[in-house]
Amino acid sequence: MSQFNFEDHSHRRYNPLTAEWVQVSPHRAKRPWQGQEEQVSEAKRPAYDPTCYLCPGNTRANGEVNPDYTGTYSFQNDFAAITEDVPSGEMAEGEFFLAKSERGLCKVICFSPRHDLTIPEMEVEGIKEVVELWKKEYVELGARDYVNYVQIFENKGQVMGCSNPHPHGQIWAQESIPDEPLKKQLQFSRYYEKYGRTMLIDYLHAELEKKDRILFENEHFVGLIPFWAVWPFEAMIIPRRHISDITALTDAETRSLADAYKQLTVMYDNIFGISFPYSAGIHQAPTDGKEHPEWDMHLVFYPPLLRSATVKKFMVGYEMLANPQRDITPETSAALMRKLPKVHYKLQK
Ligand code: H2U
Repeated sequence: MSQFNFEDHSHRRYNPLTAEWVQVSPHRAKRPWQGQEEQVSEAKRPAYDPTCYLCPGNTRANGEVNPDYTGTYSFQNDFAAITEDVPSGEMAEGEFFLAKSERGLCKVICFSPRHDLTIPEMEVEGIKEVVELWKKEYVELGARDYVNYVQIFENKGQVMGCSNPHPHGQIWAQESIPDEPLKKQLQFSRYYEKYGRTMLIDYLHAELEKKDRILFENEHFVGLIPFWAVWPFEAMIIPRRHISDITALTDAETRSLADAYKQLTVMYDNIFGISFPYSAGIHQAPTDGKEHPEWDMHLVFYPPLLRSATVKKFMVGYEMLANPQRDITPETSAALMRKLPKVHYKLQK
């Protein structure tokens, strides 16, 4: 039998941020481009759509009219999943019936008045305005005494259940710290207690030394595919210095984050020459009034596509029953993405 190596043989990788494992099966993906490479024709959208509920001046489902905004715009979600007017209540019957009321609020944030743009097609200055809005919302929502966590995220593309192509994201602010950030908080705290340093910055330094999974770097941020990535093109954007939450970003760092967001999403769109779907968001310190020196804010991107514009990875079977699994290694995905043109495919001659 040949000697074990990570490029050829089945193995498991550990995610120290969540204490979970991923099964990697690289022998099944020696040639990731074997599958179809069908192009999807994308309808050109107008800059303004009179039927879009996010365009400036249009009426939303609840009858409210959007202002004639020229930059970013946020409003309370008309169909909020978590609301503020919930009476407090609890069920605690032995080991089996635990439930608790949850208060919070949900907002929608429009990235641009232009219906036809997406983040990778926006100017860095415009994306910087989006980051500024994230900061403002994080501060305002987090300041409510009952709000302990503010989840900022973006769902892009129909395949992710996004209801409208107008560039937008969402924010859910709530009483509890939800599971994903809570898992990280636990792991970050353990690491911080043990080493007196933050886990993510140490991890970033280790990745910068290895270089295999780095996608791009700018002055203040690094884009990479994590060692333990589950989705074929999963990625993270990590700050070079310890920053617990986005309010600590300097003006130059805010611009750099906007630049990194653009660089990564241009790469994404260029993989298959389509507007690349994903769910993405920020994980950062809770707003529970406590100090969080263990937290390093970062962005995570979970795109579902596998090997073409239409062939997506399914999280089914073994993944539902046992562990997430991937074929193409994170190193192969990173190498492939690094080779892509830096210019968005729509602007390539
Ligand atoms: P998604 O595209 O990720 O579904 O986000 C759009 C949100 O916009 C969605 O949560 C809200 C939906 O509830 N919405 C409004 O708040 N007002 C409307 O008029 C339509 C949709």
